[in-house]
Amino acid sequence: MSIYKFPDGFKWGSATSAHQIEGNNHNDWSEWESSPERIAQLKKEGKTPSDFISGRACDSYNRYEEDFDIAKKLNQNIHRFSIEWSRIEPEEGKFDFEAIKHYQRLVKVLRDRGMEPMVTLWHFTNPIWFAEKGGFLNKKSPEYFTRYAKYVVDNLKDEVGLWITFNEALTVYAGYTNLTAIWPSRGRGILNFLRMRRNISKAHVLAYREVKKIYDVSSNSSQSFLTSHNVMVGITENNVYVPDTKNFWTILVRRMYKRFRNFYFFKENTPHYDFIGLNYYHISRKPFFGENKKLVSKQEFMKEMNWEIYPEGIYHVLKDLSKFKKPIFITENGIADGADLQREKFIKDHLRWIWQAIQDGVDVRGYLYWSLLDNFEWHLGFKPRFGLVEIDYATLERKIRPSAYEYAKICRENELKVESLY
Ligand code: IFM
Repeated sequence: MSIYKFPDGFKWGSATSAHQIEGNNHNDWSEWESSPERIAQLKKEGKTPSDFISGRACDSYNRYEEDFDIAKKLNQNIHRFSIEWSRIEPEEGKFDFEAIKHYQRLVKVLRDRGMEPMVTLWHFTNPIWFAEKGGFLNKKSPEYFTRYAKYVVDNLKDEVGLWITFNEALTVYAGYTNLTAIWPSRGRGILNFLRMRRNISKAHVLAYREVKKIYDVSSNSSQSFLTSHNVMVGITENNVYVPDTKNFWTILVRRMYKRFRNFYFFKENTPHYDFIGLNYYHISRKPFFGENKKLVSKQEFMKEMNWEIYPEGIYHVLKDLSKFKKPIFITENGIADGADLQREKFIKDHLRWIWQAIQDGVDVRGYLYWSLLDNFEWHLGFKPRFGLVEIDYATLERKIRPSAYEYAKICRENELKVESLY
């Protein structure tokens, strides 16, 4: 038996996002998913359109207490969720106080159950009015986003100390909306892709400064334990592992790709984030990196997503990111596995490598499994099942999967125990 002990105070939890679980959102994605063009496309591909419309999703907007009871039962002490901008600011400049009250209640329910809230301000969806202005292609988008961010933080500042501005915006989102345009797009092409990345980076920096100011002011006037010094504002990016090769040209391409994809934001904006949120899922074995057959043997596949699983990759990605000298939270790592045959091993294998990275000096503060619940997986609909908890979409019944209990033991003990696999 091998025991891998995690540092004291290490955070254990899971993550979700608003549009994927709440249900009945009205935003640019909900418009797109039920548009005649999208429905026609799905029918042409022989798919059932309702499987690709988020609809009531997991109905977590109403059932969040039940969901957080489950997370507590699974010994989690942190939970990441996102706020739906279109609920907070359904019309330009008009903020819905009822909507913010909902999220205040949600944060309280988490705190009452001993879980620290980690709040994402933006996770792929936009209010209709914002999308109609071009979304993040609009050069005023940093101001629009920051106005919304300030409103949210102002109203939750006493209870939330971990903020994420954007989720995977510069990689997955900018790519899917501008390059492949398989997501709701406001303009295709490389120039739009670059413009969007620039605007989102600016939006982050502006919001970062404003959020910190809110805590500077409030720490002089309120009793809250949260101040601009202990509140952390970060950004979450998706990094893939690109394996080593021995060929000069592929090493060069690989370096450029990593710089452009994995490091772009972190390098440019070092003073403007307090932590890095890392979402890691798989290895990327594109032909232009060289086939790498000899260097990295083929691993298992995550069939529901067609991703190649490579747990050791998280170690290398963490080591790479550690050069930015900021604390790192694993804000997502998980497997779509409805049958629950691979999940326990997936989690344990990745934790083993995260532990190794910590031993080798990387400042990792927590691990949040994606996802607490099965949910709406964007253009892939409801089929991929990432949840620790299975959702029956007909009855909305929640059922904890066996692997979730295995993860719960790790969360409780703050250590991973494995029969000598390694
Ligand atoms: O479901 C998504 C999530 O919204 C962002 N990160 C990757 C997950 C799995 O694809």
